[in-house]
Amino acid sequence: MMAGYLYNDVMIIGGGGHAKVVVDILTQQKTFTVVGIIDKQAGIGQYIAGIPIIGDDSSIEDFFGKNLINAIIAIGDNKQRAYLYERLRDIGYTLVNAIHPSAVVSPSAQVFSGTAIMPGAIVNASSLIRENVIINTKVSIDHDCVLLEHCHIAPGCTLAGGVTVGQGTLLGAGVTVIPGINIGAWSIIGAGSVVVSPIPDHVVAYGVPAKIIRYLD
Ligand code: JB3
Repeated sequence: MMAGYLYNDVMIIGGGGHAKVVVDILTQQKTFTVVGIIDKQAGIGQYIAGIPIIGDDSSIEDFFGKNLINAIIAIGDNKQRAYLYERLRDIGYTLVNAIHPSAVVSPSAQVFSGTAIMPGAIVNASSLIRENVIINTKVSIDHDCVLLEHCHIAPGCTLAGGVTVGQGTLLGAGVTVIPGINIGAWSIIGAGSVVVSPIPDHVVAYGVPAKIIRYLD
């Protein structure tokens, strides 16, 4: 028996509120066994949602060497999640998906690695969900949408058909987007906004209808 971990063991990076939801999902998904959390602040010996803290980021390479090869980044901040995703991918980790059993994901949709889909979410026909995305609680993604890497669709958002959301962009809680709209990369759409026209990269936009409020560097 090779020392170390089993093929379906998984570790979670991040030990906050989002991680608690991801633990819930992975537990109910029954595909993986959550064996530990790697957190920046919490110390070894502490527990989050019943899962032990097994180290901090300095131990990530070691765990891979001990045959713990599956991970998911459970941190809401898109920039931090993107950085950690790329670091673990480069080490050789398999970034797994956490898809709640109550989520409805069309068989013609594609979901790439490291993505979390929360309870009650819907991903409709022919949508493309790239790596390390968060589709949060009760989100509706309709047909032919494209969600690029590291974006976060917060709880209760509704995306009509053919919407594109750029890399690293955050749609705040309850955002609605009408069909065919293109939202750029690394932008922030404020909670409750209604997006009826294209949004460029690197802006903060909000309101009904959503308007660009300021540019991000
Ligand atoms: O809105 C909803 C439904 N969920 C939000 C989620 C998407 O984002 C949630 O309400 C929060 O706004 C946020 O959840 P998150 O990321 O769990 O936030 P917080 O509770 O602040 O926990 C972040 C955790 O990640 C803390 O335990 C940090 O110590 C840890 N962390 C931050 N940076 C890190 C790093 N852990 C590691 N291993 N490495 C890091 O670089």
